[in-house]
Amino acid sequence: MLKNKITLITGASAGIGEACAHSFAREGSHLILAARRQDKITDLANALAKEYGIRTHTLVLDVRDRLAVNSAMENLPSTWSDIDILINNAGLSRGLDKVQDAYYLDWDEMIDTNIKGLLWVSRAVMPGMVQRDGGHVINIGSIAGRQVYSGGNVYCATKYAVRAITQGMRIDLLGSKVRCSSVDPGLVESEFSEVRFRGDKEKAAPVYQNFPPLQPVDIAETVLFCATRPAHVNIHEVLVMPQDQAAVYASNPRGVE
Ligand code: NDP
Ligand code: 8X3
Repeated sequence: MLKNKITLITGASAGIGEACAHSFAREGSHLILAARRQDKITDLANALAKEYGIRTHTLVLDVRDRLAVNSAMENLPSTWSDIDILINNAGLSRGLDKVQDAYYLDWDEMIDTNIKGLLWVSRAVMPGMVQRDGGHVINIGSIAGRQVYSGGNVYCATKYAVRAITQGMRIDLLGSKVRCSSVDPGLVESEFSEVRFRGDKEKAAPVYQNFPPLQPVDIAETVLFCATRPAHVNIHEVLVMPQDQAAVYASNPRGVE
């Protein structure tokens, strides 16, 4: 079903985005891999091309930079310009500070990446989908877009925004054959917590020790499921949680097995 489709994945250099690249490549999709770390996406692109015989294209891109996003999309080689599937995955959290104590630039970074970055990429890619009357936008939301936790304030706000934007996109796309889904994970073991705590591994490691977390591949396979339904089916949203996490504050702390 994905053979010879073109999928653009933002944040493809790690975690969920990298896992999506593996899952989509396995199903025969050609891939545009975007992130800021060139070495990571280049290595991944080469490895997937070799393993699955797909075509790959890399974009060194900071999604916060609207002009760079527009330029990257406008200058795609013609063999890459008709994007079938956009996975808006690039995102991050910074800190767990209370609003009254937080560092302003952390807010800028989260809002600029998780909300505005998703919008810049979508705004650049969606017109082509609408014009071709086909495509699929899949946004990576979060349980944090449904429940707020202590210190989550602005990160949660960005994911609430992703949920609202996804719902809005679906309304805006009515009348076209372009689909729009969101996949909203609970705790996933990735670089996410290390980024949240700015490389402090001692703070990041315990996040994944209370119960077995989701792995990036669990989310990638869910994204793949959304992308491979028949054309008349739109999966609106999927909330995927670790079996031991019922809600942000309700987990079974049995320890990682
Ligand atoms: P990782 O930190 O492992 O990966 C994040 C990815 O986003 C990296 O590839 C990073 O690439 C990219 N990225 C970050 N900022 C930018 C930017 N400005 N421009 C381009 N790319 C960027 O985290 P996850 O894989 O866990 O996170 C992926 C998505 O999943 C995020 O949207 C996150 O909010 C969401 N999520 C994560 C959960 C979790 O528990 N881990 C749970 C629910 C949702 P690079 O640094 O090379 O640019
Ligand atoms: C990431 C999951 O619970 O750490 O969106 O916010 S959580």
